[in-house]
Amino acid sequence: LQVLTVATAPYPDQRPSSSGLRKKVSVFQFKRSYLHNFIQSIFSSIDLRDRQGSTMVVGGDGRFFNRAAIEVIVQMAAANGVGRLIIGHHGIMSTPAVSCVIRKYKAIGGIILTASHNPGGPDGDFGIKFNTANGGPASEAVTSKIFQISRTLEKFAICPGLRVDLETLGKQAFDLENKFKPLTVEIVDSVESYANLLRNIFDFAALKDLLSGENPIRVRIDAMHGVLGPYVKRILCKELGCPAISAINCVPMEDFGGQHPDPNLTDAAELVDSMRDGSFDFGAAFDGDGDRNMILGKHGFFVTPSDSLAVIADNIFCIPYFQHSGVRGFARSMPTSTALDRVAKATKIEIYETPAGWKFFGNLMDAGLVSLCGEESFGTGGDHIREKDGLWAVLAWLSIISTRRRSVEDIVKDHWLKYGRNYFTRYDYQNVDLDAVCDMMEDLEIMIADKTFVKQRFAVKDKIFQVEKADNFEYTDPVDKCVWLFSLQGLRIIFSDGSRIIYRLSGTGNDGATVRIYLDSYEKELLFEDTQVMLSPLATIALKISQLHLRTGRIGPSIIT
Ligand code: VG1
Ligand code: CO
Repeated sequence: LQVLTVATAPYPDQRPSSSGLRKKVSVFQFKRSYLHNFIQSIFSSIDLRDRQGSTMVVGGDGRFFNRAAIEVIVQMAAANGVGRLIIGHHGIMSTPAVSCVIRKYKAIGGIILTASHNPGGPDGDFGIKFNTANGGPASEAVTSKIFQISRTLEKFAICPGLRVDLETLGKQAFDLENKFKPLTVEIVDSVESYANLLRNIFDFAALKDLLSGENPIRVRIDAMHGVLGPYVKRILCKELGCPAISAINCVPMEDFGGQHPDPNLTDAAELVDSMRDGSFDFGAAFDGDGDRNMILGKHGFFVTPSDSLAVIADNIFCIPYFQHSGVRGFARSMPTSTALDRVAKATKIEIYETPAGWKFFGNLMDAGLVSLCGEESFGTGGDHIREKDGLWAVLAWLSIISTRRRSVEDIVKDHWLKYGRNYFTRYDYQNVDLDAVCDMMEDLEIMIADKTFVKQRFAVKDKIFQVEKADNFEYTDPVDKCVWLFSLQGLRIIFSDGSRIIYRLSGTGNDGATVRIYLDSYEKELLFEDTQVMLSPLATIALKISQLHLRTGRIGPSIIT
């Protein structure tokens, strides 16, 4: 097969964000060589010596353009010296499965075709993530190298005649012009590799008993037409015995059935509705690429992701993996509520606070500092891989239920009784004017940096909040001592009672800018109140000092989670 070098012109906008490069499908599909440029930038970021003959993993969440992109990636990997490609059957692999497979085959990295929870289809979004040898998202250092290369790229290498068969499991070999060794492509059943991993983490016999033994609990799992459908069917239904009615929307679709594959109370309304009448004891939903999860109890009792993380931490020894490996430390992203901190304190386990995005956890896990981590954005995971893991979170919860023989709601309420409760909510303002919100962030930063801001009091009705600390969150990686400070990390206002307001710009949105306001407030006594009611004074302050509504012309958030 012929290897060609093709001339191209660079694009200025290929900077990977919190989680890869995300654009409208049409950008990848119709802008000349847009995909090729970015893929070449990824390959060029890897030292030639490491790349020659290396193993790489490729898979995607099955959204529109997944297959077309994989064909190009295979042709370019061949031309760039990669020796062996491991690809998911039909080109599909969940993000956690890619992480698992990279580690299993000792690959130097993997390319994941996904825009996660963003909508798909011809008018939706497409995205490309690059993970490195540890199985986790590339570090900031690597993604900025990729971006730098993309800005001056003049040519890419490709084997245009190479056609790979994604439907047949097993090995294929391709002879390339002027190359000593053929390229081997292996189409793998990633569901099996991933199921194997889970079998070594959880007690499948106990879970099987819980789900299909005597007196089983009834579960409802919504794959939202994302990548996890086949994993849910194989692992939960076939292996653990859940009835077919337990698994809904389990056929992956290119446009996710026209919905947002985003596990939250708004987008997973079908699941929430089906749980309301009490016919199911446990519910869960996942995002397009299967790394996010939402946990619900009977009647749709909602477990805030921050609480889910804290509950798993407090019950961590219900999971056999941690009984064997021990627990080294916990980590949460900065905007995630401080519920986890209370568990860490009580159990005397170290805790780390990182910027949003999973890549920062990887370093900590590689250094053996952290075993469990999570984010308020419906991400939870352990150090078995280097990505958040939706199905793992479900099995973690089922393990807790199986050990404690309590309902989801009781487990969460027990937790609040033991530790107090962090009321938490996030307001998202999507597709707002970028200039307006940049001005807002700048003004806020100036305001909170002023010496007089600390100790300032804000009163709403009978609630008084006094500022104790305010800053632009800065993170020093405890392993490599790198300092990460940029406005995307978030502006924090912390009050004397521990309540927090955080302002942050999203790195994964697509239309205009997205502002996120995170509200977190701790209560020792009032444990069973409504979250929005409890947080309304804090929300009033957050909106007042930022003047967000005035600046954006909005009257409320696009979505509240
Ligand atoms: C969001 C979340 C962040 C998460 C990231 C990727 O980023 O806030 O916590 O890690 O998405 O998730 P941002 O910059 O838009 O706030 V996923 O499921 O897209 O891989
Ligand atoms: Co995702």
